[in-house]
Amino acid sequence: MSRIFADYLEKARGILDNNWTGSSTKPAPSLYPHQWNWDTGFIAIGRSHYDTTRAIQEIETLFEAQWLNGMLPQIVFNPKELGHYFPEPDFWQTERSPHSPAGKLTSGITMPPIHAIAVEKIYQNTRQPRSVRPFLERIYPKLLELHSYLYRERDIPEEGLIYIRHPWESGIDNSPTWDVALKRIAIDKTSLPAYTRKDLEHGVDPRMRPSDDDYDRYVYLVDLFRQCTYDEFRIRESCPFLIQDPLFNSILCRANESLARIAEIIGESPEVPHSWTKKTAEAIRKKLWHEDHGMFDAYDLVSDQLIEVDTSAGFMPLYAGATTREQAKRLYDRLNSASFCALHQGNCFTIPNYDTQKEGFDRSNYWRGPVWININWMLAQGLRRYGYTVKADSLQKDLLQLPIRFGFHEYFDSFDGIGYGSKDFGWTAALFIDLVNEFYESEKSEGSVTRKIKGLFAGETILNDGGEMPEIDPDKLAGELMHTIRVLRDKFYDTNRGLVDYDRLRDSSEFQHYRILANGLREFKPSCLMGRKAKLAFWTNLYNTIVVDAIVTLRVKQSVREVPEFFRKVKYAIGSHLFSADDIEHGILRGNVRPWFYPMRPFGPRDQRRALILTPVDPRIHFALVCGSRSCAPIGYYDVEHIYEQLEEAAKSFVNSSEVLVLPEEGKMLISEIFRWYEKDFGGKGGVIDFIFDYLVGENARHFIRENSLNLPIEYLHYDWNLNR
Ligand code: 2M8
Repeated sequence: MSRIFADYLEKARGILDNNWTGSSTKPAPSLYPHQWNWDTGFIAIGRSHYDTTRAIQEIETLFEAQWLNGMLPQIVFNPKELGHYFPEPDFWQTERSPHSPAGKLTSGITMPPIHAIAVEKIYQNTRQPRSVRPFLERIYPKLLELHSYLYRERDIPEEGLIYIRHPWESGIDNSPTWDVALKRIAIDKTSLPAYTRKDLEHGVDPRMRPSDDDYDRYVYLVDLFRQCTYDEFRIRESCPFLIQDPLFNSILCRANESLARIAEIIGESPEVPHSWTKKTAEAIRKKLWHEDHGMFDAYDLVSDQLIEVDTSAGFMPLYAGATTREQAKRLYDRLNSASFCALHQGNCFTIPNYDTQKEGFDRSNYWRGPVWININWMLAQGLRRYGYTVKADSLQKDLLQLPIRFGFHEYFDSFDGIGYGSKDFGWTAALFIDLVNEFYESEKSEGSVTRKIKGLFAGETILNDGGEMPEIDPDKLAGELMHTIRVLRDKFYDTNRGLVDYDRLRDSSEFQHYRILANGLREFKPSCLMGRKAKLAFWTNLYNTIVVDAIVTLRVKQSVREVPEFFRKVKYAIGSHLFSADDIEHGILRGNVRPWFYPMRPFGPRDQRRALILTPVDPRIHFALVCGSRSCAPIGYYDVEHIYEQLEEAAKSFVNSSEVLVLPEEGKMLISEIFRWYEKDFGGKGGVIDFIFDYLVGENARHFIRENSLNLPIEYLHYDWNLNR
């Protein structure tokens, strides 16, 4: 792992430790001195990577305050910390409800139910699953009660959608989505209970917090709830704020999936959570989708209509896997636009909480524009679920770089990234820990697989040795082969997302045809390729396809590293010679240079393949050659006519992905190991810096490189060898 990640992991853990109260972690040192509902879920996810005991304790402490009707309160108050937050127990007066738990001080509302997801993560991340099982057995009935409460009390027409009745229940307090419903509440100052805001006493700029008008309405609703003695029936009858929110319902839907898996682990029936998942997903898809708007909207049960507002909550059904393919595509187009900071836009961070093009967008005001780490974390997973990995990666990139560059803040300016709200914020630290562990320590799981297969495969494999030969004129073979590679690209590669559908490809007639043509390579003379462009395109496409062919033929499951020396031992017979992927890459396309991991050049002094060496080396090929792994460039097809433009595009995409992180505040740059392995091809370290500078978008980052080009500290990012499946 890069040193900088190791340093920041330590800082993140330090933040969680400082916010630890003895039985749970508060969201932030002073602004939020109690235990919060969904913060606990995110924080437990972070802790699950290194401290199972505390992760479990977080969750159990929260559930100790679960209401008797199953509701899990938004806040569990710490009796030792009273006096610094508003509203506290004296204002909530939850003792008016027969359901509030004895001996616990809580608020009287709930929050998005992320907890089953956190519990599943704790189980997945522990090194001793057996010792975590008793926890699963203890917590499962409580999770079930929580979800049952939501479906029983908050889904009266039983349509699968839960309503929230206070903006605080959404977790996105002053989101513009609530404006219209809140404005409906006419405030009469004479009857509104007196109160004093405490949130502005912690040095936070009031312009970055909800307004006083908002607070009046928050208070009005709490007052209404206590007057109704927290009786859901009475509240429902009189509450002017009843909204089915896509964020809340998507988290619930996704949590049902975890709940079903937990049930299976402990030998319970997953049927109920399964049926909830199905029902809620369907209801989200049907009722919350706004066809003209092209997004999911919240549904206002009081005015009986969708609330057409463009916030990040509208994308959240991706996280639940609740959308159709078409809906996902439309969401993706919206998400990847200037409204929410498009790929390579360069002057913004992904994903602002509210459409940047709308009036009322405010880059620094709380849930009205800034970037929030928990939203990025969920949406990145949602995008991955639908295969939008490049965009997911850009969300992750910002999730990583914002805390490193600007501190572990509560939220971040959507344009210049400055951190706002509380410092040392719990879920920012916790989800950073999760991401770094999931993506940058992935090497740890590969070792065992590699060891298992090692030994089974020691010799070389010639993929086109034997089998049916094509009935085709040898002069036409290269053209037909390239055409077929293109067909494979169109049908089985997703160039936008950088993925290959290996399973479908394996059984397809197109791939069988390709294999027959590949057999024909045995009688092919590469010297017949004319012109630099034709050679570049042929060898680049062939490299990419030999890798795909080998992954399919050798049934690689998780990583090409399962096959020792994959790139050296898997070969095609072409004419009278054998060519491995390494021969094509280091021998032909890189001008026969010694790769960094091997003592010799691919082609020795008398090797006839030297005649095929292509010079000068074009370093952009490193962003076109696809090694079947997540960290390499997205797979594409390169055609003779447009290959230079395509290489240009490939380089630009790579330099602006999470494989290049420019961190001016840290005085350094983190870049893919590709730049270290092939430094020579770029003309040394200076050449690498110039290359990055040329392709990078974003003035701030370019300025930093320009100013420091002579002495720029560089660290290299871990290379993710997991399959680009
Ligand atoms: C914020 O909400 C609380 C009320 O719940 C507040 O403003 O006082 C929100 O960002 C919410 O999502 C978060 O859980 C809470 C604590 O971090 O702070």
